[in-house]
Amino acid sequence: MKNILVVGSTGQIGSELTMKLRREIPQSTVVAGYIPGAEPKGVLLESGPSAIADVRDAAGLAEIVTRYKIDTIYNLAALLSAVAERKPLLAWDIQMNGLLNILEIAREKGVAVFTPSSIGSFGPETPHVGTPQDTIQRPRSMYGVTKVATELLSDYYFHKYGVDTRSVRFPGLISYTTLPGGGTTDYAVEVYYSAVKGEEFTCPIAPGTYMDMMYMPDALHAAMMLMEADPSRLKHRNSFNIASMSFEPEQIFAKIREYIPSLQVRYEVDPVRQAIATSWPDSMDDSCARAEWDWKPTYDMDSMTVDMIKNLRLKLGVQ
Ligand code: AKB
Repeated sequence: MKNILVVGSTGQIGSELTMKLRREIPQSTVVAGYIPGAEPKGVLLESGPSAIADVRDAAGLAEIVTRYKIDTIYNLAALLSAVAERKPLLAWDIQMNGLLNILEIAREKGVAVFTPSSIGSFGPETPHVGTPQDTIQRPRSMYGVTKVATELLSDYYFHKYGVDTRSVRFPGLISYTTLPGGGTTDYAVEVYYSAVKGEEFTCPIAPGTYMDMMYMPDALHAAMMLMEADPSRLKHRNSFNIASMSFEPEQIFAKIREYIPSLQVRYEVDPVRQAIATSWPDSMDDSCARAEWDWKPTYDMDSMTVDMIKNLRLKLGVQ
């Protein structure tokens, strides 16, 4: 029996994670936490309880945790990297003050907490190829600053108070259900929409820019798997490198053209996103996650592309 709160349940990760938790842990109560203006709809609303869960409202969060006897929080509230550069104070408020509220409630009520980190937690001085688990992390974006601080604060609460905090460093996540909205890696989602709709795609990231990417089912599996992992095997907690594929724009366009040869692309590089992308790893080494909790991805670029195109055609009603 588990009682889970997903904070940010209507976002790119949350909308799919909430449904997967409800499906795969049927004896659980999974509360879809949301902020006003981003209410759950359709099956997300109908398949279980939902509640306003603004990370900046500590009293409101504590009330939900008490009401539903929550034992696990997936804390997915965050502004992505490009938006966080435009709104750094809001990013800090959500990602840091919000996290502190969650960790304090977790400390008082014995709740386990998953708060994702990201490839964004690395910076220009980080080794870019085969980025080690434990290495230099000096990001220059506000998103990256909050991600490193998230890792440190989550580890602090584990070591000082014994709060069961765990985390992975997500690569760019590719999915067909909910659009990401404001990340540096969003191009790798948006190009599929353009390809399926038969529209020219304008790419904000320069050719030759490698970044780690992952298909959403693998990312969801990683989050759930880590929260179920045997704690005695975990030498790390916040946060684990996880990886499945690394590519640059031309490679993903070539892969999509194997199935949709008419894809047209032009480049209009966005300096803000490009600077962030250039500072991030090309490919992470995820051997610690493999050794400590048996992490292993399922999808590669080809199987992801087949699945994305099939599902987007259904979703958008085009052939
Ligand atoms: C972003 O691009 O901001 C995110 C991330 C890699 O954390 N998708």
